[in-house]
Amino acid sequence: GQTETPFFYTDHQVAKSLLKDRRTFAHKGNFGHALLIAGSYGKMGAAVLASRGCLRSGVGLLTTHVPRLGYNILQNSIPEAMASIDQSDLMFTQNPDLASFDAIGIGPGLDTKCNTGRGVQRMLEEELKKPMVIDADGLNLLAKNPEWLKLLPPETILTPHPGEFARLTHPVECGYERLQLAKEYARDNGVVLVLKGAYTAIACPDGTCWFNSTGNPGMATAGSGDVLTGILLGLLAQGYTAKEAAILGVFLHGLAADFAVEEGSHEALLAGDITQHLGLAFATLK
Ligand code: NPW
Ligand code: AMP
Ligand code: MG
Repeated sequence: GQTETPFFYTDHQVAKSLLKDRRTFAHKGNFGHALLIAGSYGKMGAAVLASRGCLRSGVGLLTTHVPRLGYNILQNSIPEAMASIDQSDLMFTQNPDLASFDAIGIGPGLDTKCNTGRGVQRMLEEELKKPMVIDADGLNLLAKNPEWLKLLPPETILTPHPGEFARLTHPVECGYERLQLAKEYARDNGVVLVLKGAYTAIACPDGTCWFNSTGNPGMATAGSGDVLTGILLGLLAQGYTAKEAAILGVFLHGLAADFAVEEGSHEALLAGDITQHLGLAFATLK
């Protein structure tokens, strides 16, 4: 028979209980080294936005892996990030040595060219078992290569919007059906599935499902999902579990956008405004 899904609502109290303290004598080595693999010709903005989201989430160090054409863009836009440079001018083809990283984020602005797909497959076959967040073109490549599902590390977060989720699964009639499918997908594949949109639903492998309480329609703008990927990567690198990172990160991302809108309007919200207001969002959880 069908079992009841435990549904939860992420409010302020829940988010507060998840946030870890930063000790007085902490140093950057305590907060993880994240690797972000993002950006391609014409979509370097996604790599920059995700890098900003990551560095504003408390991570100790971030290395962003970009194609050659992205080197100056990245270094000029966000000097706090270190750069790892692909051998290709235009796209991702080969990951750096993964040994020193605590978590990996892949997908924003990556493109889905064959060489990139081969590069992602080689990386997954390394059996790295590092916590991972996969978004955007990383998801589109996964949709084309479903056999990769069994290569994913145990602590994996997938962050599809409904269009990407339809590619991973199949188109659905309504939101209820999509939610049922998300729950099955998370359980069957052992991943934390962040189904993005108003009241983002987070379906976990343990069968629980968490609805987010923050965010607004201003977030329906270019790059806001890329910022979320960076936030989740930053939290994973700090040692939050995939489930904790997803619940807390989605909450903070929406709350930061809510603060940004207080100073402006839904229409004028830029994805970069979300990163600008992440500090205020964290502050409400202290
Ligand atoms: P429609 O329009 O409703 O019929 P795509 P993307 C469908 C990078 N970016 N929300 C929708 O169907 C990303 O990181 C780079 C959204 C449409 O067919 C990716 O790598 C930026 N879509 C890449 O671009 C800034 C929904 O899905 C399709 C939906 C492509 O990402 C922008 C759109 O999705 C961007 O972030 C929903 N609720 N429901 C940069 N500055 O560098 C259905 N859809 O084709 O995956 O395109 O999300 O823009
Ligand atoms: P992406 O489509 O990948 O750029 O992701 C969009 C981000 O904005 C996700 O985090 C969504 O949850 C959020 N978002 C988009 N539209 C809305 C909305 N109407 N209300 C709240 N959040 C939204
Ligand atoms: Mg996106």
